[in-house]
Amino acid sequence: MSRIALITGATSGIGKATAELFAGAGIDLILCGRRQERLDEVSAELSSKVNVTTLVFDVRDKGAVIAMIGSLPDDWKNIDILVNNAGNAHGMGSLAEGDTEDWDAMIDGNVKGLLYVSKAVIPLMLEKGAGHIVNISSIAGKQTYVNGAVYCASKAAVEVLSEGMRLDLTQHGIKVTNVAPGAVETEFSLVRFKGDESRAEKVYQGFDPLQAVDIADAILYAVNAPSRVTIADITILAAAQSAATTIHRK
Ligand code: NDP
Ligand code: 8X3
Repeated sequence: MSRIALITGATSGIGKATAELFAGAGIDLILCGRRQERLDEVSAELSSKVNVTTLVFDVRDKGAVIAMIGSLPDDWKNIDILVNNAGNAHGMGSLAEGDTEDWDAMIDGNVKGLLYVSKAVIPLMLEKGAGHIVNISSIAGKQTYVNGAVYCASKAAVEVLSEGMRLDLTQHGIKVTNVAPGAVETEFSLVRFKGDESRAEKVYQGFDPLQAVDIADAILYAVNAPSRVTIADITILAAAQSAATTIHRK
């Protein structure tokens, strides 16, 4: 019987690449995001391989998260894998200069959104006594960097929540994997810098950055590990990257 994965942030970057690799592995997909058109495109691309359904919601909207996941037909509620991937950085600057709306977007999306989605899915996994949650953290959750305090704090929270989930859920047959990527070339920097393409491009110049598929590969590896194995924590850096903001550029 094929497995079912719910992936948040499946419209772009790491989430979309994960959907593509999962489809190649025969895993049915519940694809989530705010951009319906993008979800429709990914769904059209993958539905020749596996069963695909889509849910449009903002992870910050607790009511919508609970209602949309609750509205899934019973067959789709049999979720085996949850990939908590939705998230972004918004802005970059000191705490004195920071925009509180950016802070809200990061804390509400990256931390509370992940919690709301988990709250909606964990009971479904508990009911069947099995499941696997993959939380997408960041090297920024392990190393704080200048002008990134709030984003780093949000990802440090993800690290702690992965540990807390593992403590809660292992006894119920639910695995938890924390994945901490370094610099991945996605729409991440375009979002962080509010559509400033030249600033976003500079983030990935002068070295060979990670690609979304590199992270998706690791996620697929974790969910395909034998039942006796939990891949607890994976950190993936670009080969030219030795720490969060130490990148050896040509
Ligand atoms: P992208 O900007 O390409 O993708 C972000 C995804 O998250 C989109 O699908 C977006 O969908 C979704 N998303 C963002 N905010 C919300 C929200 N409030 N509600 C619902 N969905 C939301 O970036 P990445 O693929 O790089 O980012 C994916 C994850 O990886 C994030 O958690 C990020 O922090 C993490 N990460 C990224 C790194 C990088 O260098 N790129 C490194 C380390 C971690 P939509 O806009 O359609 O809602
Ligand atoms: C995204 C990568 O280290 O630039 O989490 O913040 S980083």
